[in-house]
Amino acid sequence: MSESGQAIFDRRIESEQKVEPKDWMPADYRKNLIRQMSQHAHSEVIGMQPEGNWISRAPTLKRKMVLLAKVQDEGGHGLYLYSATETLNATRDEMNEALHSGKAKYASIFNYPALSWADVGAIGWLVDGAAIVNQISLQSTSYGPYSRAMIRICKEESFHQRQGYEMMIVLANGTKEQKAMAQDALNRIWWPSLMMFGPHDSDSAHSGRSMQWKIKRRTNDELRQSFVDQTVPQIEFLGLEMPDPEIKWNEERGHYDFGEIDWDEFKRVISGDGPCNRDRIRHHKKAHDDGQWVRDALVAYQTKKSAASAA
Ligand code: FAQ
Repeated sequence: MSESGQAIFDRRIESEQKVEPKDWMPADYRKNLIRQMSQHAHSEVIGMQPEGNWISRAPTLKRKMVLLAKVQDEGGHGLYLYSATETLNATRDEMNEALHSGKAKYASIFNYPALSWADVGAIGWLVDGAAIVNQISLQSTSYGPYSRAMIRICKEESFHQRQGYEMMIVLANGTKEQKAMAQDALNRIWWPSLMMFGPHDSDSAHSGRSMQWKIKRRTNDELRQSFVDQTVPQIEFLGLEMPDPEIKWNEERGHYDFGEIDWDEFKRVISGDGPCNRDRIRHHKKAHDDGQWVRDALVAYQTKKSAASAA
């Protein structure tokens, strides 16, 4: 008797082999992957908006070139991830519809405004920094196309993090006003960055199954702790004040302690009521509608080409 699809799938997961698009997989594994991967793709694309607003106001040509390239990279990450999700039989139209209707989420951090030029530095340093901590672990996720997209994305994300930190070094060592801008950006962006890792493990609806299926490789709280541990020495190096008075080295745990996230704020923001949720979706819908002629032209060209080759 031949082995069942389930048995082959279980063995693949157990032995760290990748699951590929044509392999049999449990319906819930596919559904959970579509949820996480499409939300990840939406985060990359919606995430272009806060920094994108600053491209025309970058203070020098060099900063403008770097920011332009960085924002374009994020759009590219969205495309790799949408393509990887399409291998699971989810269409771009379905994914966009879920984003526009509010059914699909995207990272809560992008519902906060980028108020000053220092925010652009802090986003690169903290938001890309938090994204990398998570994405490094996702390089070994069990679904092949997702894992391969992550390997490529991480390479680009590390450049993003470094350009942001370099901006913060310049500001923190600049005039009194520049240092104050850097501090203000750190204070505002710190907590939303910690929220990027999601609820505590005890409140995380999907972690159990996702860890079992090796879609996720480290839990929300483990990843958040790694981010805090790597970032606190960077704050010290900048000579900035800690954004949380409870940050303190814990000798016994071998980690930094830190304060509690405002979970009410987190819930409000992920359910559509953050400072910029409505603007972000309105902007995305407009860009999508404005691009309709390009999609129409592609279909018209394809139809014409098929008709010509059939004749
Ligand atoms: N924001 O059961 P869990 C980037 C939702 S990329 C919004 O713990 P899970 C690059 C969650 O979806 C950043 N929603 O969920 C860049 C679920 O709701 P659902 C994006 C959140 O999936 C930088 C519910 O709460 N990275 O930044 C958030 O096991 C700069 C229950 O939560 C990824 O997407 C949140 N923060 O763990 C771009 C990485 N947290 O779906 C531009 C891949 C939780 O049932 C500029 N994703 N929720 O309606 C993951 O690793 C996971 O999906 C987590 C959440 C860790 C985000």
